[in-house]
Amino acid sequence: MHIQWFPGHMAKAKREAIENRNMVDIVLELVDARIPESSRNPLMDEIVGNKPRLIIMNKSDLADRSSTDRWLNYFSHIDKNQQAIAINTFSQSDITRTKKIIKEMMAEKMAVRKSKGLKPRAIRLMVLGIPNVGKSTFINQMIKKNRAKTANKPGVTQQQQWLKIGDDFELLDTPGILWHKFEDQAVGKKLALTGAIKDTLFHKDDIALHALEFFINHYPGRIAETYHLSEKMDEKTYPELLMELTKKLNFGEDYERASEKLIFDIRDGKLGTYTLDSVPLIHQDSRELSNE
Ligand SMILES: Nc1nc2c(ncn2[C@@H]2O[C@H](COP(=O)(O)OP(=O)(O)OP(=O)(O)O)[C@@H](O)[C@H]2O)c(=O)[nH]1
Ligand SMILES: [Mg+2]
Repeated sequence: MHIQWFPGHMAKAKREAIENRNMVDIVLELVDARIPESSRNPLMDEIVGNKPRLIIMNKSDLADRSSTDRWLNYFSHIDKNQQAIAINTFSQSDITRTKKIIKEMMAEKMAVRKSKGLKPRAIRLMVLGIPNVGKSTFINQMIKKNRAKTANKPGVTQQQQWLKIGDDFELLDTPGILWHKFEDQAVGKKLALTGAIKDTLFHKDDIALHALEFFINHYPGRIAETYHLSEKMDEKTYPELLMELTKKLNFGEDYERASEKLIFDIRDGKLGTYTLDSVPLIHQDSRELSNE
């Protein structure tokens, strides 16, 4: 099954984001810390242009901490004009840290205004990212008010909206944007597993099998521990494992129900923290070289 999701409201959101970029000081690109690469929209460079950009690795409470550190290093290495930070939107100290970085990024521009005798003004921020990455929640936390609608499903925000509280920041909430085609279907599967794709657009068992494979290869023991499955997992195929899980959950033959449970448990962090994307090796090497 081919996963794909680029409805009209996303194409419109992309156009509007390009129209708005001249109005904003900094683009905040929210990515999912569990899939720092797969959740980066390849259209983003076209949308953001030369605007200063802060990459915010959100939901870092659900991600593998050591991977997050490596990804932060990677992001700061690939482009000197962009900064990166990892946050859990619900942590007040992370929000404070984010505001501090944004103010630092704006310090020079604000100093120029001051030297010209202009009054300080609010910093204008456009928040962009894939669906369900936490854009609206992040904005609510920044302004300390529940003004933007949020929910744990993709496609909640359908129209852009400016939100402002206090004198410091004005934030533009935007609908989550994906792209026309996932060149690599593994990207589509990771987006589906983490909740960026509407649940009706993929087969749950497909994604569950992918998840089983990933966890067994990268975090051995977690599936067996969480669901009390037999230790001899390497001797079984992934479909056999899915059936074993279905039985263990007392779902009879209903492997689709078991698939759904596995997906939701993984999304909720019940199998622990995890990062599905690994840092590209070529960049690790060049970082080592540049550190010498
Ligand atoms: N664990 C965790 N959950 C988060 C975090 N930030 C947001 N969420 C949750 O992610 C879900 C989606 O949040 P939204 O703010 O609606 O996401 P959005 O990016 O605005 O989504 P669209 O409007 O559909 O594009 C909600 O259930 C939030 O509670 C975070 O840092 N950690
Ligand atoms: Mg939203």
